Amino acid sequence: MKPKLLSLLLSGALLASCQSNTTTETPTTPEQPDMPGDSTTSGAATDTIATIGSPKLLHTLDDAHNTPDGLTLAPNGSIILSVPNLADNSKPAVLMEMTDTSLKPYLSNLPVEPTTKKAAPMDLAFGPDGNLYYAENQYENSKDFKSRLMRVRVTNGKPGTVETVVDNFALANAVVWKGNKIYVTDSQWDMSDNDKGSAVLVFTLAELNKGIVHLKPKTMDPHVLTTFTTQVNETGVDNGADGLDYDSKGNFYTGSFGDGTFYKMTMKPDGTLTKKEALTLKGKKITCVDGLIIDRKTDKAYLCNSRENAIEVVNLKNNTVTTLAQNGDTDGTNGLLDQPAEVLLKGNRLYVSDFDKPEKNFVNKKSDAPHTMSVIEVQ
Ligand SMILES: [Ca+2]
Ligand SMILES: [Ca+2]
Ligand SMILES: [Ca+2]
Repeated sequence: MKPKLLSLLLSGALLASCQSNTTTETPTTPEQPDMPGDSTTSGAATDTIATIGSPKLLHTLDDAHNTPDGLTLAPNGSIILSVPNLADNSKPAVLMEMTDTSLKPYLSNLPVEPTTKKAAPMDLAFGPDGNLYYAENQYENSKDFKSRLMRVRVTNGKPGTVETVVDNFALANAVVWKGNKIYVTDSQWDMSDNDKGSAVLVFTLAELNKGIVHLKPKTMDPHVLTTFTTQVNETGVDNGADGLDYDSKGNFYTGSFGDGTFYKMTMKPDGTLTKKEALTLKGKKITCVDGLIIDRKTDKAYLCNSRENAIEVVNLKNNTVTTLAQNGDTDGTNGLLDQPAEVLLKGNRLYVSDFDKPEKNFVNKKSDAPHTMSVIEVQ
């Protein structure tokens, strides 16, 4: 079957499932399926966007868990999911424990930031000490550098006390442990002369064990590994460095949420930076990078193109881009992508959080139930 015909059939099926008053004549726009980011129409977006791949529904969450985000593999093989509830933060943020067949609370009553009165867990990762670390996005609540890096003390697999280990981030977002160092993106690390700034910061475990690290906002704080500047486009979003991971050679990659630039940070064996570069990718132009994970067996990066409801794959050996999955505006029914924000690869399964909290000119038009986790089989 020709891909175009398949996409038309699928989009027709989508329309049929989304509308109660379906007609026999399905409206189509057949000649422009490849550039969903250029589509500024609302409502009828579904039929202008190629449907690629076949994400499946993994879990449906209730309204008390309306914005799933960070994912990390736990030592026992389950997955810890952060639910910051940014779409409706009248519901408290929580951490959940997920398997292919179950989804249950892991940790509730997360400590709120004293001034915003909210907890806002984003990406998370277990450290070499066995404790769980999560980044906070307080930026939605306050632009005044209120975000933190938090540590959940874990004993015999059970979460206990939660404590602040670093404060004064603007928008702490992704976290990755490599050896005894934790790398953190701050998507809004502005400088006094640059309000479009973002950064990757790095901390050693030994340092985090000495007491709370207080960052110095709007400076080249000694923990800043490198900085970035967002080229603000028609979305109006100036969030920069977002997802973060490293390849088989220990080089780090991040991408800009606001403009889609994909960055490589070449590292020396001691973990210091040799070079930062914006990669020139071949194939589709990526317009937005949210969460990402690198399969270090293949050196392929799986990244969430939040703006275009797509999961892109960057082959880091030749910098080519392919699209693993993509669909038009949807409420997430049946596991269709509903603004994917974070991915986790476990075996051949790619787990996807559907964040579903759109910005201007995103394919996703509205936060809506069902709140969903998707899964995609990866060859
Ligand atoms: Ca900014
Ligand atoms: Ca939804
Ligand atoms: Ca939606």
